[in-house]
Amino acid sequence: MARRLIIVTAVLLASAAPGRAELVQLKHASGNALARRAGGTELVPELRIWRVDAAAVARLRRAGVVAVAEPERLLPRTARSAAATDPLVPTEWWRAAIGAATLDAPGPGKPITVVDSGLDITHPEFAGRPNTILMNKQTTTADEEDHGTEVASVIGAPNNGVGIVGVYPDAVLRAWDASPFGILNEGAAIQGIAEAAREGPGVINLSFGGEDADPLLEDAVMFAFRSGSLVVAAAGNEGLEGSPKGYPAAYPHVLTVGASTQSGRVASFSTLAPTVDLVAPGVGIPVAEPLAQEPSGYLEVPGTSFSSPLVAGAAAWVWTERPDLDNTQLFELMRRSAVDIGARGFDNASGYGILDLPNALASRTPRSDVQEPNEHPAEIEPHGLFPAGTAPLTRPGHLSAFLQAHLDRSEDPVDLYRTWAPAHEVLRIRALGAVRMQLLPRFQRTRAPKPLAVGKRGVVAYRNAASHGAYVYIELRPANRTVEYTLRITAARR
Ligand SMILES: [Ca+2]
Ligand SMILES: [Ca+2]
Ligand SMILES: [Ca+2]
Repeated sequence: MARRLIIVTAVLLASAAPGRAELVQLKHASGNALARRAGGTELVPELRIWRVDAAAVARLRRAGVVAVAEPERLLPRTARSAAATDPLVPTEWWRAAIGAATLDAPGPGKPITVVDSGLDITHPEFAGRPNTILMNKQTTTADEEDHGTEVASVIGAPNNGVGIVGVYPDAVLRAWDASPFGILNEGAAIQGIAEAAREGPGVINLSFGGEDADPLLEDAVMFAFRSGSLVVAAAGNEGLEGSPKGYPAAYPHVLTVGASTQSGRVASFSTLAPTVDLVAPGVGIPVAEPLAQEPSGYLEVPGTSFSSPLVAGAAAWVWTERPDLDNTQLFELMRRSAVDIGARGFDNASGYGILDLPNALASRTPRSDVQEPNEHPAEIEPHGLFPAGTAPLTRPGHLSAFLQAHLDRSEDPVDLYRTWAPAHEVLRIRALGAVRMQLLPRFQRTRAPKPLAVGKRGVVAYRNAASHGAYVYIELRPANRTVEYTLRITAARR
């Protein structure tokens, strides 16, 4: 534990440490030229505030242009959580299992939206909790409506002297009640996912699922991903019933979470699937319970429903500490920083392993992926699923391009790009990486259109013999479980 703490502390300090700089306010804008010559950076032109290397400040003072100069300080972060001390914390075994026990969670940051059955805001954990945003009317009276309060408490129960403490106690917590009639309702869930996405990048927790695929639910999830949010979902609890495919967990670009036990194994009920990305504690999890259902206000519960919010809360914590990550990077980071268990490397039970917060806070920033989601024409064409579609890689007048991206058999199975094939020229695309590549016509009348050209040894070449240039699709699929690749596109007379 001590070692982990040191690693994380080092990262936080490194990211926050400025050079030895002073903040300087000039008397008049006429001093700007001097400040610039001194290597200064203009911060607020209206107020004539500059950042200047401390060694250069004396020179400015001698020139008589300095009104105020002060060493630049690190501002203390506000609302840092103290160590979790609420009475039920000793029962929260997951705290040590994910490395959270010895860390201080940040103050409010990236929001987490819980799309679930509603939040009991009269509960002692939530009554008066700051940064708790009710996105619609919350009802928690029906039998099935305890779930939303349970899930939300795993994320954000505050360190307030009662009950439990969530993984990110000061989180900005948004609650969307998707059970207007007492039971989780698909239309309401879709609406909640879209509402959350519209608010801007954040984490969205979906601790629900069903065996029937729903293209509209999939569209809502893709809308959220394109909007920059991270969607986290419970893998399902059907591991002992043959692990039928469950949605939204099985959709690409969804961070899917299975359940682990106190002994560091995958829980027997946790659904097995190639789309499982990681596991987190999901047995004997203390949660807040609506008072109407449980007078004590607390229960211990099992299920991937509670593993998912641990990951969602941890992801929002990491994102708050590392705000430069985009959602594709956060996605990779959360699963690749997990601690491997079971079969070596990725497996269908645990994905990449058990959630590990210190690792996620400290590990190397993964390369960003581009233009996701881009599995289907509707996701990349303007006026398809998204008004702007995705930008073509090449276009008339800009006939060459270079791109780095990745593919993943479960989470990112196809990359589809538009590119311009000029008339009477040869479009040549070279891919480096274990990918299968083909060129497809843009307008596809069948589900399996005849390719214009198929990649051989990493190269596709296609001569557009028509009298007009046209957009065509480059389609890439991974030849291995997960692939990094580069594309180089050129067009020439021959
Ligand atoms: Ca509490
Ligand atoms: Ca990709
Ligand atoms: Ca893709």
